[in-house]
Amino acid sequence: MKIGIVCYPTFGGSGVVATELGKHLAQMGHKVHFITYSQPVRLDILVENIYYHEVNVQDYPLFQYQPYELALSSKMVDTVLNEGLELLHVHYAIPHAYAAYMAKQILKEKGIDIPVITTLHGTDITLVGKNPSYKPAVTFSINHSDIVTCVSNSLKMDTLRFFPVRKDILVVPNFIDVSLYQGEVNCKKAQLAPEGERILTHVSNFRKVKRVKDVVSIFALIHAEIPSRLVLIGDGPERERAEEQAKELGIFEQLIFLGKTTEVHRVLCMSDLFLLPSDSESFGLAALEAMAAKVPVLSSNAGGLPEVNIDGVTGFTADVGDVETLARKGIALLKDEARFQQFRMQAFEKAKEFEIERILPQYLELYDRALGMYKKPKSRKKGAR
Ligand code: GMT
Repeated sequence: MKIGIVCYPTFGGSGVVATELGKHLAQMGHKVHFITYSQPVRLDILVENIYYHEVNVQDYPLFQYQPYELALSSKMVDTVLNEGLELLHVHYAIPHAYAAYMAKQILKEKGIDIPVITTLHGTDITLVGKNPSYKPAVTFSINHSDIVTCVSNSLKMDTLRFFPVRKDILVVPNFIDVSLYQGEVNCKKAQLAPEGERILTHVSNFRKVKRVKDVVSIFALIHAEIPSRLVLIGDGPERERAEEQAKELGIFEQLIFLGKTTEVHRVLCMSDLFLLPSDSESFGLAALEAMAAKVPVLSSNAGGLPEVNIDGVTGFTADVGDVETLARKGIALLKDEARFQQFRMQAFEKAKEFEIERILPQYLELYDRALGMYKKPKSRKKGAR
């Protein structure tokens, strides 16, 4: 198949999922064309069957806001025509599903019917999408996609609750290549913490929804009982506030900010606990990555998190903002080595349920279904009944 993937090229979960999906499809022999505004962070482009098409937005002084979706639609049209793409799979509704609808209509005028699959990822529904400034366009683009998927049951419920959607929404959970998190050769804890200290880790885009202040609070409570460090990966608007909070609590020295590193797997390999106390989280890919590295998770029970992090099995969940419960349970777990090791294995076993080999066939089946929607019926031979 010749597949066009549209995504955000950043560290965000939707971009990571789209990139990993494309890489695995390419390994299977499909031709995968990424269409986005810069090279996706986890994508090597000099690889067989991978192609990258950059969307260029003209910077024209008349525009206060540059019309990205126009440039994206045009790029999709050109790529479909030049490369003979058979389907478009867009990740994150805003503006990708909307731009794909436009591209589809333009191509129709040229006699080309191209199926569009839209995958909803979370904030495109729960945070940004339901804002009145976007809601009509998001509803329209969902209803006009040929196939719509979302990454958890929780996100499906949210979509149906917030939008008047006529389309059937299929749940295809996020996935992980578990092998990437195994057999790390350079896993020396001493690189991050003195001997005897535990390592707690948080990975995110440091937006408000991640409640980084709760991450610091949970860590402060655990650190008061157990010598430990907090490793923070990623960057975003809440980072400075987290630094201030840590200074106020007198634990700043225990924090290690690594920024937007691509070596998350190396840090996870040294980690004892992973913290994700988000306000809302459609799935929590970062938690799944931790579990694949055998790191138990302390998370909120918001959105799709309980579908990934099973309370009392792979880690612990608590109501949003309940930092005391998570800290208390985390401390107890770290103090009970046998139980801690059991949780590590249980986290790993749960992560294997989301192994890419299990999930990828679900997308392939949907691609087949989408292509079937536009297959022209074979013309009957003269005289045939
Ligand atoms: O806010 C983020 O975490 C980024 C965002 C994105 O779209 O890149 O993540 C969303 O999609 C991920 C991949 O499907 C999910 O694992 C995250 O839970 C989801 N984030 C939220 O719902 C807040």
